[in-house]
Amino acid sequence: MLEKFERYPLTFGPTHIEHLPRLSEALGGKVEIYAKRDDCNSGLALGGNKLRKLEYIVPDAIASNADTLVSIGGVQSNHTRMVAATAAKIGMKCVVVQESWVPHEDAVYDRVGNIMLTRLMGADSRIVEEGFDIGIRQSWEDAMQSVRDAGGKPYGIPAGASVHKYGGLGYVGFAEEVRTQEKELGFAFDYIIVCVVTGSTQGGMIVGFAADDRADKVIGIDASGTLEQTRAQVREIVDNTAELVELGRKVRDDEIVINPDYAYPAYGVPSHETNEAIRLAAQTEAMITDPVYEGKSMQGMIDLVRKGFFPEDSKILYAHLGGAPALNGYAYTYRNG
Ligand code: 5PA
Repeated sequence: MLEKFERYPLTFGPTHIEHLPRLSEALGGKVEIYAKRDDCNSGLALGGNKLRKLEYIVPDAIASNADTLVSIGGVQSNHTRMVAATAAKIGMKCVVVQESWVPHEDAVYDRVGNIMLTRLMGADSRIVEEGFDIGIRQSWEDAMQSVRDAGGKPYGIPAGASVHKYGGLGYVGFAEEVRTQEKELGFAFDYIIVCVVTGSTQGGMIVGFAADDRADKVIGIDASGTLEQTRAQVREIVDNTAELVELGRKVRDDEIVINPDYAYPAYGVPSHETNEAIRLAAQTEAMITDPVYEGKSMQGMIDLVRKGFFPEDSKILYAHLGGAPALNGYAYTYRNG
């Protein structure tokens, strides 16, 4: 589906699919859980889902003759870390706006983890006092203007690289990769679990899996807490991406599955159940998930397994999208494990 698009390699290649027998057993042993390790996809600054998206965006950035990548996220954004990494790797400058998306207080929240790595890679990281919003932001427009005012040429990448015209392509590639790996494994996955916030990870997967009519088996676990906005953004990305890759049909609304039950109490704030899920994955499989994104999708998967949502013998693929550096910003929460 992606042959006609240029791709600038930022990742190692196809990501590993790992069986998680101890987690499966701890949840009753009636379903088999696997993880696709997009968290280990690259040598660039600890990797993660954004690099799959950025591989299809970088050729356009280079062709535009820009000299500065400009993007946006929260203080502990993984995405801005990945944009800073990409800029360093391709030899561009980088400006990232870091809004105060998370009502979380920790003495070192704005100095460790993602933001520290972002600064270390030379990005100009600008903290702005604005609340959570996945849409296009004035602060991002202002940052682009500031680059122009200084005589530079900015290339804008929106939050999570999601509403960029090529933002959905990377995760169409994920679906194609899974299909190839299923042939090698000798079975197909019944469900795919994925965290959703700005939408292009799940949106790309939906289009990719619509090609073999199983988009509705991609269960998005919302971590935004703003379901309507996230759903609308996924819809928009799905439509745009389906057209780009010439899927040949419109994706139906019932093929976009987003579960809102685990985003509480707020974006970026883990619940007691999120923390328990993070501990369980760490203690059974040494698989590290974070309190903002993957801990919530882990919580959702665990709860759905316990509730019997998945038929017996289902094979479930948990898409691990990265994000562990943010744990450092929550050091007090996990001080005793
Ligand atoms: C993020 C996003 P989407 O934004 O594509 O829906 O992906 C959600 C997601 N897991 C899932 C991890 C580890 C993520 O980092 N992160 C954002 C960021 O600024 O880091 C875009 C919000």
